[in-house]
Amino acid sequence: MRLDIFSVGLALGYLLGQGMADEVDDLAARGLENRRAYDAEVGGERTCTLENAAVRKEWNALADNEKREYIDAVLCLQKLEPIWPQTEVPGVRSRFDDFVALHIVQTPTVHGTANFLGWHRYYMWQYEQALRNECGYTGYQPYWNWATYADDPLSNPMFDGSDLSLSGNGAPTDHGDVTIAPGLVVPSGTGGGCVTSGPFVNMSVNLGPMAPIMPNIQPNGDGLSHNPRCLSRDISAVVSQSLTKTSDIVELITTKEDILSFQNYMQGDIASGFLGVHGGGHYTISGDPAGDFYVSPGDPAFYFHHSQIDRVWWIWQNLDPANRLHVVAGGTSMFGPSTRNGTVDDPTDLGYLGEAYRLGDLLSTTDGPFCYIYG
Ligand SMILES: *[C@@H]1O[C@H](CO)[C@@H](O)[C@H](O)[C@H]1NC(C)=O
Ligand SMILES: *[C@@H]1O[C@H](CO)[C@@H](O)[C@H](O)[C@H]1NC(C)=O
Ligand SMILES: [Cu+2]
Repeated sequence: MRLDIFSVGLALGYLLGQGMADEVDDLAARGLENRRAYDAEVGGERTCTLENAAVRKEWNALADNEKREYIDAVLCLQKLEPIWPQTEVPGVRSRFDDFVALHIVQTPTVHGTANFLGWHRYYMWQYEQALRNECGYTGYQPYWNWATYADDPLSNPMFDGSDLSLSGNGAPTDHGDVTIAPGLVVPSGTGGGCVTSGPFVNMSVNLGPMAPIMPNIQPNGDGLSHNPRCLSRDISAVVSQSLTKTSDIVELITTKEDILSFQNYMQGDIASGFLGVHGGGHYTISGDPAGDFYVSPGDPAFYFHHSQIDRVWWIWQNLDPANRLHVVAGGTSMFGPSTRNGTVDDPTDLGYLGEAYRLGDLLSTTDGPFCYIYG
């Protein structure tokens, strides 16, 4: 593999920040090189380039003061007034909750669908914008490389419960096995109760549950009424060991050639008991609301998981931009066969949280509203 100076710089930055680069980082560097060649070939005037784009980093590559600033911005978002009227969503109490509400409402039309990746890219970007524009954060949304600590996710400093973590595991509770879907049960982890330390120890989860998987958590109607409770987690090494190792990510990126195979393998097939890296990250955290398909963004760790989902897609796109940068495939509803397939011309509507963009304008991280890459 040939490495240019930029990739070497990225890899070096990663090495310094994290101790080691993995095979996915190598694919990311190769993708960037491809992408640079592709952009040059396409030509034209670009305002956003690979050189001036913002760089989203792995959480553990951030300096302590950068972590502090990020955490403070999330706590700030949790204190700002919502823009979504309570006449429509009675449970919203903050700008943070606006994002949870949107995910609850739109879940059936943005998962297992043609817009799954593009919608989440746009949604995550609006969250990052809110942190920056409304809470003074000067960095970008960090990602969680699941693989680095897939053997033992609780050893990730991100979940060590310190002031510079995203809080840790939930308190040990005597709950049973966790039923993700009928016939898909994972053994109880060592937590399950409220998180006991770290920045989000006092956080109020206001919306949901809607589709809880923990035996000790009950659903609450449409999930939109006010139901304040603690943030709980049941971090699972069983899930990360089986689904989010480096080899799992590499297989996804290197063996799926078309967008439909890629996104299907990424999201797994619950009916056959395979969760893919997408379900893998969600159910590694588990608990309430992280394990709830609808309410999962109510755990601040959601945005780290979905940044990594977005990064894996970005890497896959960059490895063959000509064929992968402008394509979507799949239906328009998570339930049953779709009455129609999605297209690049479909509007991607975030309601109160952002203007509608054509799906086709949300497929490149350096076009449309976006200007970022992953480092
Ligand atoms: C949580 O609340 C307790 C009691 O009010 C307070 O002492 C503590 O500092 C708070 N912790 C955080 C991280 O906000
Ligand atoms: C959606 O696309 C798939 C694959 O191209 C095709 O088999 C299917 O018939 C399409 N569904 C509809 C409703 O058009
Ligand atoms: Cu989602």
